[in-house]
Amino acid sequence: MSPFSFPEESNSLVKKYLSQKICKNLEHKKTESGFTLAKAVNSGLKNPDSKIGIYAGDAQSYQTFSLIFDPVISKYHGEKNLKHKSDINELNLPAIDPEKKYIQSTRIRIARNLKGFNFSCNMDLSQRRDLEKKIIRALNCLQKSFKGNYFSFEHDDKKELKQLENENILFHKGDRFQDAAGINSDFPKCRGVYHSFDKKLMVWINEEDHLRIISLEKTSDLSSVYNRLCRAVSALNQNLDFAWDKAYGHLSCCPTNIGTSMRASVHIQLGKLERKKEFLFKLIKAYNLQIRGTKGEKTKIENAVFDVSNRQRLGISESGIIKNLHAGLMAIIKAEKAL
Ligand code: ADP
Ligand code: CIR
Repeated sequence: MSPFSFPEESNSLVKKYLSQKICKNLEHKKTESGFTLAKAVNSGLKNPDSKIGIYAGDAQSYQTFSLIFDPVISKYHGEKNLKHKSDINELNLPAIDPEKKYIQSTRIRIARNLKGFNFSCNMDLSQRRDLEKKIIRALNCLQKSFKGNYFSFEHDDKKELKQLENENILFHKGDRFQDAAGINSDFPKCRGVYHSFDKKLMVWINEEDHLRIISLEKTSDLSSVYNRLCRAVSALNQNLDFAWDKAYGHLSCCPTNIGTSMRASVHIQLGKLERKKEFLFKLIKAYNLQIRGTKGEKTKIENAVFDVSNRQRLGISESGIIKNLHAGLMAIIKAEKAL
């Protein structure tokens, strides 16, 4: 008998692939930092609506528990494309919506975790404290248009933080999926956001990953947002060493975020396609894209504003993701115009 009983109604990937045989093989294993299978799958056990339901506690989890991570990764990212590809060089793509009739803003983020530190679902306060200090030191070395300020959720003025929240710069305490995984422990301690003075570059510290590096602008110009991100990552990489694996690429707490760890999204208003969702979903599927709610993952669509982004992060390069999103958006806008 498996020691885990997943909710009956759950359709998560972890439930699908965690057979009794695999469970028996893994249930007594531990990574060097003490991370176990029970900790990895807790979110999937507690949340019947989990899609994946498993988190990694450190880089080693991907090896120690590969019998369960591998099938989940392969199902999520695509069986044929399991090997990490990278091409994080600047692009110059044609404009898609220069009059801003549909696309309100573009946001591209990547996740990074520091080599030698446990991941966010497996960290105590002193580890988070060390990590925060180390990242702030690297951020303080940024130059020119990347120079900015760090706002600590723990220490800084609440009014200032409210203003950042209104500008979509802040992050919130993680949802119940992250909570069950242990990602929220000690929140808001050691959490904060850095932004460049022009507010086009942001770095979240100690959210789901050690760093989320974000380029955001009220534009439909994917190249300009992407090129900024490429330069920022390269600048931060000069002072920070990131957890990385040849096959899996950048390692992340959630297996959906490994590989490039990139999510490139636009907020796009589709008043007509909202009423013909089957057309929209067909295009989303054809271009391997994903829809999220207006206020982020697992939120609802407000005022016909969809968050359209890439679904796959492993087995496709960074510039491949942007080019594919560009093609998908051209098709979506064409369909919206035709209705
Ligand atoms: P992540 O992208 O970090 O995995 P979410 O899907 O929760 O996580 O998005 C984080 C935040 O970024 C949310 O507040 C969401 O509304 C905002 N956001 C996402 N895409 C865009 C965009 N293209 N323009 C403006 N804000 C965006
Ligand atoms: C889940 O398993 O549903 C959550 N842990 C979130 C997984 C990542 N998000 C996603 O696939 N959209």
